[in-house]
Amino acid sequence: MTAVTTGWPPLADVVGGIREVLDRGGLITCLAHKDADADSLGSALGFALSMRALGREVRVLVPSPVPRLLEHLPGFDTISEDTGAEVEVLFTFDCATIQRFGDKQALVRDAPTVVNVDHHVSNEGFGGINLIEPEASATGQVVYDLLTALGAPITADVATNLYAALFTDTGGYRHANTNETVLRLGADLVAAGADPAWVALKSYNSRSVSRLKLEGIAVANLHTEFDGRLVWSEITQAMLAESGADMMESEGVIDQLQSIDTMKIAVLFKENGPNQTKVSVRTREPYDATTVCIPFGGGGHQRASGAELDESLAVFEPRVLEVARELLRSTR
Ligand SMILES: [Mn+2]
Repeated sequence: MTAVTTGWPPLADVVGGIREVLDRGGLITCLAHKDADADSLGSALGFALSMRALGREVRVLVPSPVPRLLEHLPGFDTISEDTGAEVEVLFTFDCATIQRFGDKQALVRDAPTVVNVDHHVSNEGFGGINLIEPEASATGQVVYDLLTALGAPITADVATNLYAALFTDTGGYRHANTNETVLRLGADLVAAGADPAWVALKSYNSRSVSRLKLEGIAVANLHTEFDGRLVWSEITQAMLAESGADMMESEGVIDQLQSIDTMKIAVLFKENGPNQTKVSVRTREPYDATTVCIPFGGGGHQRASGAELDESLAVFEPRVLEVARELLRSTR
Protein backbone atom coordinates (compact mmCIF):
# COMPACT_ATOMS: atom_id res chain seq x y z
CA MET A 1 0.00 0.00 0.00
CA THR A 2 1.22 3.46 -0.76
CA ALA A 3 1.55 5.78 2.19
CA VAL A 4 -1.36 8.14 2.61
CA THR A 5 -0.50 11.65 3.61
CA THR A 6 -3.17 13.33 5.67
CA GLY A 7 -3.41 16.14 8.11
CA TRP A 8 -4.17 13.88 11.08
CA PRO A 9 -1.87 14.40 14.04
CA PRO A 10 0.25 11.34 14.88
CA LEU A 11 -0.34 9.24 17.99
CA ALA A 12 2.56 10.92 19.79
CA ASP A 13 0.72 14.25 19.52
CA VAL A 14 -2.66 13.03 20.81
CA VAL A 15 -1.71 10.42 23.40
CA GLY A 16 -1.19 13.09 26.08
CA GLY A 17 -4.71 14.38 25.52
CA ILE A 18 -6.15 10.87 25.66
CA ARG A 19 -4.27 10.16 28.89
CA GLU A 20 -5.69 13.36 30.38
CA VAL A 21 -9.22 12.28 29.43
CA LEU A 22 -8.67 8.85 31.03
CA ASP A 23 -7.12 10.36 34.15
CA ARG A 24 -10.35 12.23 34.87
CA GLY A 25 -11.73 8.84 35.97
CA GLY A 26 -15.33 7.72 35.78
CA LEU A 27 -17.16 5.59 33.26
CA ILE A 28 -15.56 5.01 29.86
CA THR A 29 -18.05 4.26 27.08
CA CYS A 30 -16.79 2.43 23.98
CA LEU A 31 -18.91 2.50 20.83
CA ALA A 32 -18.70 0.47 17.61
CA HIS A 33 -20.40 1.38 14.33
CA LYS A 34 -23.72 0.07 13.01
CA ASP A 35 -23.60 -3.47 11.61
CA ALA A 36 -20.30 -3.72 13.45
CA ASP A 37 -17.65 -5.93 11.92
CA ALA A 38 -14.89 -7.62 13.89
CA ASP A 39 -12.60 -4.61 13.39
CA SER A 40 -15.04 -2.16 14.93
CA LEU A 41 -16.36 -4.40 17.72
CA GLY A 42 -13.01 -6.14 18.32
CA SER A 43 -11.39 -2.72 18.71
CA ALA A 44 -14.09 -1.53 21.13
CA LEU A 45 -13.98 -4.75 23.18
CA GLY A 46 -10.17 -4.91 23.08
CA PHE A 47 -9.84 -1.36 24.37
CA ALA A 48 -12.60 -1.88 26.95
CA LEU A 49 -11.08 -5.13 28.30
CA SER A 50 -7.69 -3.47 28.63
CA MET A 51 -9.23 -0.57 30.56
CA ARG A 52 -11.19 -3.04 32.70
CA ALA A 53 -7.94 -4.88 33.49
CA LEU A 54 -6.73 -1.55 34.87
CA GLY A 55 -9.74 -1.49 37.17
CA ARG A 56 -11.69 1.06 35.14
CA GLU A 57 -15.45 1.09 34.81
CA VAL A 58 -16.19 0.48 31.13
CA ARG A 59 -19.31 0.08 29.03
CA VAL A 60 -19.40 -1.21 25.43
CA LEU A 61 -22.31 -0.12 23.26
CA VAL A 62 -23.28 -0.98 19.69
CA PRO A 63 -25.97 0.57 17.51
CA SER A 64 -28.96 -1.77 17.03
CA PRO A 65 -29.13 -4.54 16.07
CA VAL A 66 -26.47 -6.30 18.16
CA PRO A 67 -24.16 -8.13 15.70
CA ARG A 68 -24.66 -11.65 17.07
CA LEU A 69 -22.39 -13.17 14.39
CA LEU A 70 -19.54 -11.77 16.48
CA GLU A 71 -20.60 -13.45 19.72
CA HIS A 72 -17.31 -15.38 19.78
CA LEU A 73 -15.33 -12.19 20.54
CA PRO A 74 -14.19 -12.15 24.20
CA GLY A 75 -16.35 -9.72 26.17
CA PHE A 76 -19.27 -9.90 23.72
CA ASP A 77 -21.54 -10.87 26.63
CA THR A 78 -20.71 -7.59 28.36
CA ILE A 79 -22.14 -5.45 25.56
CA SER A 80 -24.64 -3.13 27.17
CA GLU A 81 -28.07 -2.24 25.86
CA ASP A 82 -28.30 0.46 28.49
CA THR A 83 -27.87 3.93 27.08
CA GLY A 84 -29.41 5.49 30.15
CA ALA A 85 -26.20 6.27 32.02
CA GLU A 86 -24.67 9.66 31.41
CA VAL A 87 -21.90 9.56 28.81
CA GLU A 88 -18.87 11.54 29.89
CA VAL A 89 -16.03 9.99 27.95
CA LEU A 90 -16.88 8.27 24.69
CA PHE A 91 -14.40 6.35 22.56
CA THR A 92 -15.54 5.42 19.05
CA PHE A 93 -13.88 2.75 16.93
CA ASP A 94 -13.59 2.27 13.16
CA CYS A 95 -16.29 4.77 12.35
CA ALA A 96 -15.73 7.51 9.76
CA THR A 97 -19.02 9.41 10.00
CA ILE A 98 -21.56 10.20 12.71
CA GLN A 99 -24.25 8.76 10.44
CA ARG A 100 -22.65 5.30 10.82
CA PHE A 101 -23.65 5.25 14.51
CA GLY A 102 -27.25 4.46 13.55
CA ASP A 103 -29.55 4.80 16.58
CA LYS A 104 -26.61 5.94 18.74
CA GLN A 105 -25.89 9.13 16.75
CA ALA A 106 -27.27 11.41 19.45
CA LEU A 107 -24.93 9.83 21.97
CA VAL A 108 -21.93 10.88 19.89
CA ARG A 109 -23.32 14.38 19.30
CA ASP A 110 -24.12 14.94 22.98
CA ALA A 111 -21.06 13.36 24.63
CA PRO A 112 -18.88 16.06 26.23
CA THR A 113 -15.68 14.22 25.27
CA VAL A 114 -15.36 12.08 22.15
CA VAL A 115 -12.16 10.24 21.25
CA ASN A 116 -12.43 9.09 17.62
CA VAL A 117 -10.17 6.10 16.92
CA ASP A 118 -10.13 5.00 13.28
CA HIS A 119 -8.21 4.17 10.11
CA HIS A 120 -10.61 5.46 7.44
CA VAL A 121 -9.02 8.10 5.23
CA SER A 122 -12.51 9.59 4.83
CA ASN A 123 -12.99 10.16 8.60
CA GLU A 124 -14.97 13.33 9.33
CA GLY A 125 -12.93 14.14 12.44
CA PHE A 126 -16.02 14.41 14.66
CA GLY A 127 -14.06 13.78 17.86
CA GLY A 128 -12.69 16.27 20.34
CA ILE A 129 -9.61 14.11 19.94
CA ASN A 130 -9.09 12.31 16.65
CA LEU A 131 -6.65 9.43 16.44
CA ILE A 132 -6.84 8.51 12.77
CA GLU A 133 -4.14 6.37 11.15
CA PRO A 134 -5.13 5.92 7.49
CA GLU A 135 -2.01 3.85 6.86
CA ALA A 136 -3.15 1.27 9.45
CA SER A 137 -4.66 -1.89 7.95
CA ALA A 138 -7.26 -2.07 10.71
CA THR A 139 -8.54 0.03 13.58
CA GLY A 140 -7.38 -2.86 15.77
CA GLN A 141 -3.84 -1.83 14.86
CA VAL A 142 -4.53 1.76 15.95
CA VAL A 143 -5.92 0.46 19.26
CA TYR A 144 -2.82 -1.68 19.78
CA ASP A 145 -0.60 1.35 19.16
CA LEU A 146 -2.72 3.42 21.57
CA LEU A 147 -2.76 0.81 24.36
CA THR A 148 0.98 0.36 23.99
CA ALA A 149 1.55 4.12 24.17
CA LEU A 150 -0.66 4.30 27.28
CA GLY A 151 1.19 1.37 28.86
CA ALA A 152 -2.15 -0.45 29.17
CA PRO A 153 -2.19 -4.27 29.34
CA ILE A 154 -2.63 -6.54 26.31
CA THR A 155 -4.26 -9.54 28.01
CA ALA A 156 -5.09 -12.71 26.06
CA ASP A 157 -8.69 -11.51 25.61
CA VAL A 158 -7.51 -8.08 24.43
CA ALA A 159 -5.11 -9.80 22.00
CA THR A 160 -7.85 -12.07 20.64
CA ASN A 161 -10.11 -9.11 19.91
CA LEU A 162 -7.36 -7.13 18.21
CA TYR A 163 -6.17 -10.19 16.28
CA ALA A 164 -9.73 -10.77 15.02
CA ALA A 165 -9.83 -7.11 13.96
CA LEU A 166 -6.60 -7.35 11.94
CA PHE A 167 -7.35 -10.77 10.56
CA THR A 168 -10.79 -9.92 9.21
CA ASP A 169 -10.07 -6.38 7.99
CA THR A 170 -7.32 -7.88 5.80
CA GLY A 171 -9.73 -10.59 4.59
CA GLY A 172 -7.74 -13.27 6.41
CA TYR A 173 -4.41 -11.69 5.39
CA ARG A 174 -5.40 -11.67 1.71
CA HIS A 175 -6.39 -8.09 0.86
CA ALA A 176 -4.07 -5.39 -0.46
CA ASN A 177 -3.75 -3.95 3.07
CA THR A 178 -1.88 -7.09 4.21
CA ASN A 179 1.65 -5.88 4.84
CA GLU A 180 4.68 -6.50 6.99
CA THR A 181 3.38 -4.33 9.84
CA VAL A 182 0.09 -6.17 10.17
CA LEU A 183 1.71 -9.61 9.96
CA ARG A 184 4.28 -8.72 12.62
CA LEU A 185 1.53 -7.32 14.83
CA GLY A 186 -0.45 -10.54 14.25
CA ALA A 187 2.54 -12.50 15.57
CA ASP A 188 2.81 -10.20 18.60
CA LEU A 189 -0.88 -10.74 19.37
CA VAL A 190 -0.47 -14.51 19.07
CA ALA A 191 2.44 -14.24 21.51
CA ALA A 192 0.08 -12.31 23.82
CA GLY A 193 -2.45 -15.13 23.75
CA ALA A 194 -4.58 -14.90 20.57
CA ASP A 195 -5.27 -18.28 18.94
CA PRO A 196 -5.01 -17.79 15.15
CA ALA A 197 -6.69 -21.07 14.15
CA TRP A 198 -9.60 -20.41 16.51
CA VAL A 199 -10.08 -16.86 15.20
CA ALA A 200 -9.93 -18.14 11.60
CA LEU A 201 -12.46 -20.87 12.38
CA LYS A 202 -14.86 -18.43 14.06
CA SER A 203 -14.37 -15.77 11.38
CA TYR A 204 -14.67 -17.82 8.20
CA ASN A 205 -15.71 -21.41 8.85
CA SER A 206 -18.58 -21.18 11.29
CA ARG A 207 -21.51 -20.44 8.99
CA SER A 208 -25.07 -21.57 9.60
CA VAL A 209 -26.88 -23.67 6.97
CA SER A 210 -29.24 -20.77 6.24
CA ARG A 211 -26.30 -18.46 5.69
CA LEU A 212 -24.67 -20.80 3.18
CA LYS A 213 -28.02 -21.24 1.41
CA LEU A 214 -28.40 -17.47 1.16
CA GLU A 215 -24.92 -17.18 -0.35
CA GLY A 216 -25.87 -19.87 -2.85
CA ILE A 217 -29.00 -18.00 -3.92
CA ALA A 218 -27.16 -14.68 -4.21
CA VAL A 219 -24.34 -16.25 -6.21
CA ALA A 220 -26.79 -18.03 -8.52
CA ASN A 221 -28.44 -14.66 -9.17
CA LEU A 222 -25.27 -12.70 -9.93
CA HIS A 223 -25.02 -10.54 -13.02
CA THR A 224 -21.91 -9.74 -15.03
CA GLU A 225 -21.29 -6.85 -17.42
CA PHE A 226 -18.26 -5.48 -19.25
CA ASP A 227 -16.87 -8.99 -19.88
CA GLY A 228 -17.10 -9.84 -16.20
CA ARG A 229 -15.38 -6.70 -14.98
CA LEU A 230 -18.60 -5.54 -13.32
CA VAL A 231 -20.13 -8.19 -11.07
CA TRP A 232 -23.25 -7.51 -9.06
CA SER A 233 -25.99 -9.23 -7.14
CA GLU A 234 -28.60 -8.46 -4.54
CA ILE A 235 -30.07 -9.77 -1.30
CA THR A 236 -33.82 -9.28 -1.34
CA GLN A 237 -36.30 -9.91 1.46
CA ALA A 238 -37.65 -12.79 -0.67
CA MET A 239 -34.19 -14.42 -0.73
CA LEU A 240 -34.00 -14.13 3.07
CA ALA A 241 -37.38 -15.83 3.37
CA GLU A 242 -36.33 -18.57 0.93
CA SER A 243 -33.08 -19.35 2.75
CA GLY A 244 -34.32 -18.78 6.30
CA ALA A 245 -31.40 -16.39 6.89
CA ASP A 246 -31.49 -12.86 8.21
CA MET A 247 -29.72 -9.87 6.68
CA MET A 248 -26.79 -10.15 9.12
CA GLU A 249 -25.96 -13.49 7.54
CA SER A 250 -25.40 -11.90 4.12
CA GLU A 251 -22.03 -10.57 5.21
CA GLY A 252 -19.93 -13.09 3.23
CA VAL A 253 -21.74 -12.69 -0.10
CA ILE A 254 -19.61 -9.77 -1.26
CA ASP A 255 -16.52 -11.95 -0.71
CA GLN A 256 -17.96 -14.51 -3.13
CA LEU A 257 -18.55 -11.82 -5.75
CA GLN A 258 -15.04 -10.44 -5.44
CA SER A 259 -13.52 -13.90 -5.84
CA ILE A 260 -14.30 -13.82 -9.58
CA ASP A 261 -11.10 -13.60 -11.65
CA THR A 262 -12.27 -10.96 -14.15
CA MET A 263 -13.87 -8.75 -11.47
CA LYS A 264 -12.83 -5.11 -11.27
CA ILE A 265 -15.93 -3.77 -9.51
CA ALA A 266 -18.21 -5.95 -7.38
CA VAL A 267 -21.48 -4.51 -6.13
CA LEU A 268 -23.95 -6.06 -3.70
CA PHE A 269 -27.33 -4.53 -2.90
CA LYS A 270 -29.19 -5.33 0.29
CA GLU A 271 -32.92 -4.69 0.54
CA ASN A 272 -33.22 -3.83 4.22
CA GLY A 273 -36.80 -2.61 3.86
CA PRO A 274 -39.28 -1.23 1.34
CA ASN A 275 -37.41 2.09 1.30
CA GLN A 276 -34.10 1.11 2.84
CA THR A 277 -31.28 -0.17 0.67
CA LYS A 278 -27.63 -0.73 1.40
CA VAL A 279 -24.85 -1.18 -1.11
CA SER A 280 -21.39 -2.70 -0.65
CA VAL A 281 -18.69 -2.14 -3.26
CA ARG A 282 -15.34 -3.89 -3.70
CA THR A 283 -12.82 -2.98 -6.38
CA ARG A 284 -9.47 -3.92 -7.82
CA GLU A 285 -6.82 -1.60 -9.27
CA PRO A 286 -7.22 1.02 -10.62
CA TYR A 287 -10.80 1.52 -9.50
CA ASP A 288 -11.67 3.39 -6.32
CA ALA A 289 -14.68 1.93 -4.48
CA THR A 290 -15.44 5.25 -2.79
CA THR A 291 -16.08 6.80 -6.24
CA VAL A 292 -19.15 4.59 -6.50
CA CYS A 293 -20.41 5.27 -2.95
CA ILE A 294 -19.64 8.95 -2.28
CA PRO A 295 -22.38 10.19 -4.70
CA PHE A 296 -24.86 8.40 -2.41
CA GLY A 297 -23.53 9.79 0.85
CA GLY A 298 -21.38 6.74 1.59
CA GLY A 299 -17.65 6.17 1.81
CA GLY A 300 -15.00 3.85 3.14
CA HIS A 301 -11.75 2.64 1.68
CA GLN A 302 -10.29 2.52 -1.84
CA ARG A 303 -10.96 -1.21 -2.15
CA ALA A 304 -14.02 -1.53 0.09
CA SER A 305 -16.80 0.98 0.40
CA GLY A 306 -20.49 1.24 1.15
CA ALA A 307 -23.55 3.47 1.24
CA GLU A 308 -27.06 3.36 2.64
CA LEU A 309 -30.06 5.15 1.19
CA ASP A 310 -33.71 5.65 2.10
CA GLU A 311 -34.79 4.42 -1.32
CA SER A 312 -36.28 1.22 -2.64
CA LEU A 313 -33.98 -1.37 -4.17
CA ALA A 314 -35.67 -0.78 -7.54
CA VAL A 315 -34.79 2.94 -7.43
CA PHE A 316 -31.32 2.71 -5.85
CA GLU A 317 -29.94 -0.22 -7.86
CA PRO A 318 -29.92 1.30 -11.37
CA ARG A 319 -28.49 4.57 -10.05
CA VAL A 320 -25.51 2.89 -8.38
CA LEU A 321 -24.92 0.55 -11.30
CA GLU A 322 -24.85 3.51 -13.67
CA VAL A 323 -22.07 5.13 -11.62
CA ALA A 324 -20.12 1.84 -11.68
CA ARG A 325 -20.61 1.46 -15.45
CA GLU A 326 -19.53 5.04 -16.04
CA LEU A 327 -16.36 4.40 -14.02
CA LEU A 328 -15.55 1.36 -16.18
CA ARG A 329 -16.29 3.30 -19.39
CA SER A 330 -14.13 6.28 -18.42
CA THR A 331 -11.07 4.35 -17.18
CA ARG A 332 -9.75 1.89 -19.64
MN1 LIG B 1 -11.73 -1.26 9.75
